[in-house]
Amino acid sequence: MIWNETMECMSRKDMRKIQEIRLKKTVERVYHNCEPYRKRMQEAGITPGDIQTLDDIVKLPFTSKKDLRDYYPFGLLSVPMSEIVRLQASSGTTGKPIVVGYTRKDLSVWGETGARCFTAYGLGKQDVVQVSYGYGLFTGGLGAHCAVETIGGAVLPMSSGNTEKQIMLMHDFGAVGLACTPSYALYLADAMKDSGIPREEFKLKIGAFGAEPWTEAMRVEIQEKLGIKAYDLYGLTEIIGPGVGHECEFQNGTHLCEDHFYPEIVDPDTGEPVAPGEMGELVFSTITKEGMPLLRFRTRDLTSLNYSVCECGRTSVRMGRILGRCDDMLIIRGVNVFPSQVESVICEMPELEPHYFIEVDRVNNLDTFEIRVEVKEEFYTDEMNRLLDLRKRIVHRLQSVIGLSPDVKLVEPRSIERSQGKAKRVNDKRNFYEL
Ligand code: DLL
Repeated sequence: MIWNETMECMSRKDMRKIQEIRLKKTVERVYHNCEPYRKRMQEAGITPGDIQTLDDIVKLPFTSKKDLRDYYPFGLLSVPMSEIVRLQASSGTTGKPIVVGYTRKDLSVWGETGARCFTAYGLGKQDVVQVSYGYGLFTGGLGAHCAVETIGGAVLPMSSGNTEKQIMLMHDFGAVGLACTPSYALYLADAMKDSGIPREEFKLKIGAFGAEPWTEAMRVEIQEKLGIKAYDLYGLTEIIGPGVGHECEFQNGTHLCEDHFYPEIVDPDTGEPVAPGEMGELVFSTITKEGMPLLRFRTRDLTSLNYSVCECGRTSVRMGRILGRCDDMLIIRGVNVFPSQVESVICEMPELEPHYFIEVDRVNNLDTFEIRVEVKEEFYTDEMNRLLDLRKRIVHRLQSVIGLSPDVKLVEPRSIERSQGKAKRVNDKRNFYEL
């Protein structure tokens, strides 16, 4: 099933025409309404008139997460606050989050692109869809929610956690679709088995999985364990949230909603466009957004693009699996975590040395997150209570900065291995990115 056949199956030539018109309009919009963009363009010696064709896009400066941080919270809005009807946020590299503002029209674009995703998965009006992405500042819950409402399905807004209840309602309400992170899907699969309810009593058929990297091997495991078809759902807060791209029934690449989000692939070191089909860093320009349009936003996600027509009939470009990131962002239980956030918390506590080690693993399909940190000589004590109190304070502080409570292990001074060169402070044992 195709939600918007005109847009999803349009000839490449017509798509480029539409993208060109929309890009030019967006460049005008940010130039006139957003001071930082105008300054950037002036520094680059260009005006909106210099962007006449899609190929001219390379003249535009890039935008990065750092820009969102520098202009925190509202400096990159292109409309007055009175036009904004929703704010969402995700982790930044420091304690401050990345903030995104949506106008009413932006929310309807989000609904439209989300509807394309959930329709492509085979879900429709008749289906109950359980949304088990977190609701709140994170775009997962509300994004998937709005997608299901747009296709007319019955949305079950579970949010994350409370696994027993998730299983009970999935069963009792006859959920056909499930939207959550792939790792939570595997966790739910085990919990369903433990619940003792026979698989035949569940109606579940389709999963919309994303927000974190996953592999083909994980897809096979989810499909086998849950007895469903597992589809990729891609997105990022800065661009809109979930709904930037989706797989179709052929599960052969993630179709991008490129009439709204224009993609490029560039060399992550030089920023130059790579040859067609080559791997590189994915860059998006939002070409219909009003609230906070972003031009040439560097996602740091590594992938490639395939412009051939898909067996499903869609002509929209397909993105390969995300093969890695070209920064050090970790995604733990669906939450974006930067080692720099952990470091900033450690450095602000006088009892701690700036020596730490982060270890991430996956046990029983759930991410584990351990931080070992050295306590200063003068604070290192045999008094259990004092150490326990210190540990509690660190966990509390980390929880408020990154939104996760890691397992913090306090270790003796000088017990963490020092490096001769570039410090290695992270060991991610989950190994997603098998090339
Ligand atoms: O994770 C939005 C989302 C919610 C997407 C629910 C899909 C489903 P952020 O928290 O800003 O937004 O994280 C964005 O997550 O740059 C990728 O590195 C990673 N990511 C998101 N979807 C996928 C996916 C949401 N399907 C960052 N496969 C992105 C691999 C993904 N990585």
